[in-house]
Amino acid sequence: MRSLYIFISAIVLIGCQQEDLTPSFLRIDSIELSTDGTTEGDDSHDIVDAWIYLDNAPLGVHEMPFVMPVLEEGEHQLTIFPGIKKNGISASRIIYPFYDRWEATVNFVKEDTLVITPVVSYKNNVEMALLEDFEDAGIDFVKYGESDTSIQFVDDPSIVKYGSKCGGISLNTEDSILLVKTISNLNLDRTNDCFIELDYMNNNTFGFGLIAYEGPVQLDQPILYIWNAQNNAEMQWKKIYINLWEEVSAPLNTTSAYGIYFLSRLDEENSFGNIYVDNIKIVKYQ
Ligand SMILES: [Ca+2]
Ligand SMILES: [Ca+2]
Repeated sequence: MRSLYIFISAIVLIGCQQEDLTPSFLRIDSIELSTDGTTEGDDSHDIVDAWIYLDNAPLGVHEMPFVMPVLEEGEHQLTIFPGIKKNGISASRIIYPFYDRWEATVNFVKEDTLVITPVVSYKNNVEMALLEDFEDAGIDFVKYGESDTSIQFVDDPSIVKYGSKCGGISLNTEDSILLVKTISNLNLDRTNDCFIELDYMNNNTFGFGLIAYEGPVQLDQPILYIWNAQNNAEMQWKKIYINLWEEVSAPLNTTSAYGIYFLSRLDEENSFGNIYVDNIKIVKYQ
């Protein structure tokens, strides 16, 4: 009888314990990128999401800016992975594999909002197989095939956003086709991830692809077309991260010598077309 009494008391006691559901809050407006300008180029980025882990447990993917409740207080290990839109597609959100995580011990206080601005950088074992920011004397792209124009330097401050120059492509009814490719071969690894990053502004469709050099044969594989040309008066710089690995690792490739090409043709409804590019990075593991 006595043991039953203790048992019942224990149940009542547990039932009476109210969990304190007063949350703390976490607010992140943006994640910033820090780069080594010489080896990694400009710090432009389009980090849109924070993938959040608290004491290694996932707390979801949050598009910035956001404020979220956290049912914890006191010191905890907060880990944040920077997230991007893969291939520019809103429905295709990933942790960018080449940016490092942000990690810190933080202190949550109930009803208080912890505001952080994580600064991340490229991982130590990452390198740029190509870095063209149009700041030095040469341009790493040359025209080929039927192209009747090329990428030129643009230094108009009303156009340039990153550094003092960008690349510009002008199309008109006379010179209506652009086809340019990287001057030197890129040594890419078929077994590991690889992305191209690109800042661009365009009022004409353009696309790009991967070249695989199989001995004397140049195999062009289209990757992506940027169809949503912008209105000339309202053009804005955008950034895109494109995964190249699918093309690099295509079964027909037996090479490690690759290139990138850009192509464009004057859109039918246009009498001129302008495409501006900057910070062209081909990012891979060392
Ligand atoms: Ca530049
Ligand atoms: Ca250059």
